[in-house]
Parts: sequence; structure tokens; C-alpha cells
Amino acid sequence: MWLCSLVFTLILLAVADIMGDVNEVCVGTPGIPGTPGSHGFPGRDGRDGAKGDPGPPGPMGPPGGMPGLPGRDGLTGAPGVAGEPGYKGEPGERGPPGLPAYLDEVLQSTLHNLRYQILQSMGVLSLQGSMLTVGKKIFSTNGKSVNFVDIRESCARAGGRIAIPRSPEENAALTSIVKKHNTYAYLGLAEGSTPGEFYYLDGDPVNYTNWYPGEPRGQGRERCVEMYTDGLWNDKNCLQYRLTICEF
Ligand code: MAN
Ligand code: CA
Repeated sequence: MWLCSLVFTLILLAVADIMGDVNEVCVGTPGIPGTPGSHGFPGRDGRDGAKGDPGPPGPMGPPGGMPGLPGRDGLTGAPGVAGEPGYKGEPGERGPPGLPAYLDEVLQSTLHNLRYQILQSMGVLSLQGSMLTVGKKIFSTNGKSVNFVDIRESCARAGGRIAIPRSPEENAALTSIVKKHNTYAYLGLAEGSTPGEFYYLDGDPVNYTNWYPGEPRGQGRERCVEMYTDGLWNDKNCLQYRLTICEF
């Protein structure tokens, strides 16, 4: 463009020179730009913009309206701790009389079965040699040798007591057990406060003895009684290990 202006100016200068009439148009440098014009009128509204994000929730409004219906019941709670037992009530009224035992078929059949099962069990135990019946008494040993106190304890724990021969038959039965185990056994007698006097442990008076000739001769120093393998008795201190034989 500036080239066009320059060419134009040169042409004009040449023409003016030729014509001898110098015109001021196109001569000199352009002046400084004028001040900007005032703003035009506002344009028309643009098209709607894209929808904006939802705003934050507004503050809670004032209370109003009726209260809502009550909610449903909550879950059942855990059971509480058991209370103290109550007082014992008064005894109830006496019931009507029952059948005589001999007419009660259920009772009779139960007794019959029990008797049968007890006899079976006793037969097996006798055959195994773990029990010996003499009259109404049963002697039994566990084959273990311990001191007098321990024999009494294990017999009591089994529901019986240390064996005491109260007759020649019972003494013979105990002798057979002592012989079989070839071990002396303590008997259920003990010396009292008077030296040489012996008592059954249950306090009953002694009505049968089978002392070895010359015994008892401990005179207060041997307060227990042992049975030899021939069935004769000797007073002895209580701390030896002797065969455990109980009676039931
Ligand atoms: C040992 C002990 C006594 C017993 C005598 C018999 O000394 O067993 O109890 O009287 O022997 O000689
Ligand atoms: Ca003795």
C-alpha cells in the first residue's frame, strides 16, 4: 500500500511539476489519529447459554404443618439377666391314691428288668474275679497296694469301706483274695486308746478275731491290722503298702 501511495505521490508531483500548479493534497505525512468515537447503541440479546449446575440446598424453612405419624417399632432388644429364684410355694394337695405296687404293670416290668440286669452284671464281675460275694457282702480289690489312709479313701470314693471280716466265712473269702495277689492286706480295725484293744472302724464291738499266735503285741506302737496270706492277723504300723480290699 505504502508503495501505491508513494507511486501516486510521485505521479502527482510529476503532474504538478508539469502543470506548474502545486496542490497540497497528498503532500506530507498523515496526522495523528483522532479520539475514538462514543460507544454505539447496545446490541441485541444473545441466545440463551447452557444450563448451569444446581445450586447448594437452601436453609431449613420455619416449622409448619401437623406432626407426622409415629414411626414403626424398633427391633426387640437382647434378653435381660435372669432374676433371683422365687420363694418355694406351699405343697400342693395330696393326689389320689395310686395302684398297689403289685398291680402296677410298668413298675413290675421295670423291677424285673433291673433284677435281671443286676444279676447279669454280677455274674460277669464274679467270673472275672473282680468281686466276691459272701452272704449279703461283696469284697472287691483293685489290685493296688497303698497305705491305710489311702485304702480307706479309695474305698469311700467307690461307695464302700475297707474290708472287715466279721465271721470265719468272710475271713476265708478275704484270705482267698490275699492269697491270689500274694500281698498282705490291711483290715478295717484300729487300736483304741488302750494298748492291745482293737475296734472296728465303724465303732462296732469286735466279735470275731483271727490273730496270729502271740499277736497283737505292738502295745500302742502298731495301731493297724494286716492279714497274712494264710488269713491270720497281725497288728502293724499304718504306713506300709498293703492290698486295697473294699467291702460293699
Ligand atoms: C515284725 C512286725 C510286727 C510283728 C512281728 C512278729 O516285727 O511285723 O508287727 O508282730 O514282726 O515277729
Ligand atoms: Ca505285730
